[in-house]
Amino acid sequence: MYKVHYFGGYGAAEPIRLLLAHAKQPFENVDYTQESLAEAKKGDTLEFKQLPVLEVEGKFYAQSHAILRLLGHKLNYYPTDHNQAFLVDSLLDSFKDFVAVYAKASWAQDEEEKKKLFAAFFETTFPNWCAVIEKRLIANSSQKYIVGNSQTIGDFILCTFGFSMVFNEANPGKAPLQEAIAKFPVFSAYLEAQREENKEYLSTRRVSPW
Ligand SMILES: N[C@@H](CCC(=O)N[C@@H](CS)C(=O)NCC(=O)O)C(=O)O
Repeated sequence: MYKVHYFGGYGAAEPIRLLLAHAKQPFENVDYTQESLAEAKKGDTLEFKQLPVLEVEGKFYAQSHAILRLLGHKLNYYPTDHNQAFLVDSLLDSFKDFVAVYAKASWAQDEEEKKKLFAAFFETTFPNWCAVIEKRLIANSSQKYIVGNSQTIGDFILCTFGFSMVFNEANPGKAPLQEAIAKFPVFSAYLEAQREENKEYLSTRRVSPW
């Protein structure tokens, strides 16, 4: 039994949950609040004092992308071909950069600064990143998957972006993201195909705005 330690929302734990659900591996969520996280930081289970952490048979694994790779190797969602593995890895790295820009804008306290950061995100960061994904999908042998002809951890990352941020009814910031992604037809169709691929989990998971 896997245990996913995280807050009550989707966030950085969601690609891990999507993967486990897709692989039909039962898992349990161990939810934290800021208070219980502060308490947990005093112990040894959170190696970097951060979440998410995956617990497997009493062992605790930290760092979300390393956890995805671990599960990817174990459950066949990480390509054995080096070039395909590179494409997956560079996608994961780019996702971190992209989310950091969005998070910086979301958390900005000063309203003017927030406006400026979001404007830059929607004018540059977002279309540039989507254009890369669009191009990669067109170049791939299948437009249903981001790399190769089967589900990889790259798809779970893109699904998290698609279904936690863009097409999440509970996300108050979804409208400009939806408007911007509509300009990328192959990426949009890919997300529809992925909705089908992950429909069981997506229809039963809890509702969260993030
Ligand atoms: N590189 C880490 C980053 C983890 C991270 O930033 N976790 C945040 C939540 S998404 C956290 O634990 N924040 C609470 C804290 O640092 O006190 C990963 O990908 O797992």
